Amino acid sequence: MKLSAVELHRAQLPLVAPFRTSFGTELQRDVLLVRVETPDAEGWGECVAMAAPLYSYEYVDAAAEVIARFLVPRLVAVGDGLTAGKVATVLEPVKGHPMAKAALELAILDAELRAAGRSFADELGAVKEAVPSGVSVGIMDSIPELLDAVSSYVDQGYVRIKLKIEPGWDVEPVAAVRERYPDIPLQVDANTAYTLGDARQLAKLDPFDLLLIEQPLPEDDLRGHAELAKQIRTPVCLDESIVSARAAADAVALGACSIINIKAGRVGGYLEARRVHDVARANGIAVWCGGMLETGVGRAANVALAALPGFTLPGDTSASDRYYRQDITAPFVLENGHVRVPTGPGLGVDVDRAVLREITSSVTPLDLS
Ligand code: SMG
Ligand code: MG
Repeated sequence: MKLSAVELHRAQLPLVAPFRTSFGTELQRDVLLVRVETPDAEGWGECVAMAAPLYSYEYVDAAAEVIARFLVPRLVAVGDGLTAGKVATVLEPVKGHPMAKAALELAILDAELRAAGRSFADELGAVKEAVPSGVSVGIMDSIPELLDAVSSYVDQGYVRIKLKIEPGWDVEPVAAVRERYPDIPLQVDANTAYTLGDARQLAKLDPFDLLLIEQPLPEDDLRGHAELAKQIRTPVCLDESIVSARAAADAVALGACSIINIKAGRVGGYLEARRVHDVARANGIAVWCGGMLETGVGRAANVALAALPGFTLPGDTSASDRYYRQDITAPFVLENGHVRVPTGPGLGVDVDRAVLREITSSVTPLDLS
């Protein structure tokens, strides 16, 4: 399969409400989409890097640059023999930039599967027709404001609530939500905001019967997480630390986590994400699908991934209207707390070019010569 065209689409998509985390307020998605053409089909991929390097070191401008300057030329050099399965190996000499690599691999996989008439879900090994939907709730200015947001999500049918926490916004919001909803599956995400010295504070979350605490400590502190896991009762889940299937195996061997959040962008693509799932499953570690505020393109892929058998916990795979008033694909909707896994060829969703055009800031065709 030869690449006949590659375009980078940049678009600005405002969130329906501000989403605050321990690392900042992200008012709108600075969307980067990769569109590829092959002789048989087109394909789309979404890059989940944020506008600024605050979740991880990647950011959108750098991703666009590395794709155009270093990644696409390597894929073009492969010529007719290119397949989605080869992308990660061909790009391996370029260090880092997993989100940029994942976007390209996804676009090529989408094109390949569309040409073959196969769905992304079937290709990955999905075993469910719909996946349970959790929702991630940002840090708020007050507890009443948080309770309003949570109750609106509960009323919509979300089956699991995740609260963003940081020092100064942890025990009190968790206690308030737990008091209002004694039985709802509840978890927290600290996005690396604590240190091992905070273990006693984090142990105060023990009475609230949380499903897990996600990434309390810095990304490179696996030993700290292993130590923390001995000092608190809430199961430790890793997000930022799990950058590959090998990192997952290391974390599990060290006892740094008992649950893993899988995000394809963070590990360099959906094929590596499946390997993380496989490693976890072989070790009896539960996984769930994380989210990066994706448009319908990335959401379609996430929902298919979340339908693999090892995804035994609800993911941050919310409905499109939790994020955007108008998505660039047909919206994913909540049905009984679940979103449906697309079944059509490739990602199974189509980009609405008219909607995309309205929010597009630039389209850059790459020179493939
Ligand atoms: O896509 O629903 C979503 C967001 C889920 O909380 C979420 N993601 O660390 O897990 C995480 C964050 C990272 C992105 S925040 C901009
Ligand atoms: Mg997280």
